[in-house]
Amino acid sequence: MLAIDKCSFDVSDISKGRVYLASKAQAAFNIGAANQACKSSGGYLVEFDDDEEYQFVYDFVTRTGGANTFWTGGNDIATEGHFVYFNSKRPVPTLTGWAGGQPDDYARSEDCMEIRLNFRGLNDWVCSQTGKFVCEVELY
Ligand SMILES: [Ca+2]
Ligand SMILES: [Ca+2]
Repeated sequence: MLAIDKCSFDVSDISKGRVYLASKAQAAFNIGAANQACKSSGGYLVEFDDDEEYQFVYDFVTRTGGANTFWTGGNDIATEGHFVYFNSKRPVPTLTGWAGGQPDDYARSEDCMEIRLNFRGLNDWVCSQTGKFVCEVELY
């Protein structure tokens, strides 16, 4: 495993053999570059396998703060309405964490999945918008 870059990321507690990293800096999101930054610390853009994993990460980024948007690996760039994870290409499972009315593909322009703190849940938003991003690192 590569060493986690603690200058660039806040690090969560361990949950089920994984830690989660939140970028310290806000920047315009580029999903490929963000996934590569996660890989440099031994991980990949976060992929929620179930509601429990989502809730752990939601609580982590709520404590971390410093941004309203925390980008994930979820996106429907390739096929509108079909959300997959960037790194594994696996479909995003049904999650109860989506904010009310989301995903709504507002103005047919929203293809990336964020944790949106002021929505208290998941939202699809324009992929190039500014925020932090979250990585998942499997420790064992
Ligand atoms: Ca969309
Ligand atoms: Ca939306």
